[in-house]
Amino acid sequence: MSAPDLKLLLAAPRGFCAGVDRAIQIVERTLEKYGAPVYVRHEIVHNRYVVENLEKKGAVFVDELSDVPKDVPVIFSAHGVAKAVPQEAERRNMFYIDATCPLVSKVHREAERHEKDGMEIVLIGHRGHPEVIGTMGQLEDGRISLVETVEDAKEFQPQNPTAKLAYLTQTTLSVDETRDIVETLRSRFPDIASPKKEDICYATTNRQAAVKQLASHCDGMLVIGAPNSSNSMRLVEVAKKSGCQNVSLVQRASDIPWEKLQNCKNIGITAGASAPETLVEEVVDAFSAHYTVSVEEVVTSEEHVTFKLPRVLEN
Ligand code: 10G
Ligand code: SF4
Repeated sequence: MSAPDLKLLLAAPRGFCAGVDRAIQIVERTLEKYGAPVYVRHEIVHNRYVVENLEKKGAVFVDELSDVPKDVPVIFSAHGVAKAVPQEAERRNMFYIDATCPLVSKVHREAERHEKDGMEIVLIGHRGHPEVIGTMGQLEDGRISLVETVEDAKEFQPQNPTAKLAYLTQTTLSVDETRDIVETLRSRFPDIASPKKEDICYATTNRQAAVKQLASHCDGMLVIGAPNSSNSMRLVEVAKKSGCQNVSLVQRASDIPWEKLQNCKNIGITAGASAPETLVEEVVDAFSAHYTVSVEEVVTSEEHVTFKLPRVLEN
């Protein structure tokens, strides 16, 4: 008996963004140039497969600078760090390389500029996420107010009622939810200043748009990514809100929920910005072992963004 037919619809764009690609290259080049071990503060990006591969090459992942021995290079993750982190590294004479995505650094500079202009800053984001800790840590404690939800936006009270307000956002938020939060803030504070160019980055925006396009045509959807990956979790939510009720986050093929997908004739697949294409291939191969699979890529936009490496790693 031949295997049942299954159509796999691959969202495009999906997977690695330019900031993730650059951050991984930074770790690899640092290992090549300075030799192992190279220390990395926090997971370079939120993906176990990426982290484990780099560990095999000699990277050591730690939570804090105090876990880094003397005289080895240390890299800061793509999510960005509070100002106190490079300051501590300098105080301890450490050799550090910053793999913060340039689009996160852009938000950091905006925070500084608003503070210089005497504005009060609202950050829209998720409490406890490393990017939010890094962005809030660009200024002194208490200078930036965090708003996570529409409810928070309804209740937010400026610290100084006469100061002009500005908002910033985490780069990996849901585009639609953020729009609702911003509208709520704007209805209460019509003069609130917005970023010159959206803080939610091109990669987040494009991956969500691709999922929206796909979701209502799919009996089931898989998002390849990690539970601590903000942008991947947002893809799961967007898929559900866009009309697919059978959506699962999988880290790799061994997580595929076979029972949940057994009645599906077509399955949409996407991958978060930190999930390598190898894992997409692994998932497609796993389906091919159970079904007669046809694969179609559904392209909603093309990406040509690349970022330069830090000067110290240029040849
Ligand atoms: O989506 P988050 O921020 O959790 O990170 P990630 O490592 O899963 O994906 C790459 C995105 C960043 C480095 C944050 S700008
Ligand atoms: Fe940069 Fe966006 Fe990728 Fe974050 S998700 S690393 S901001 S390109």
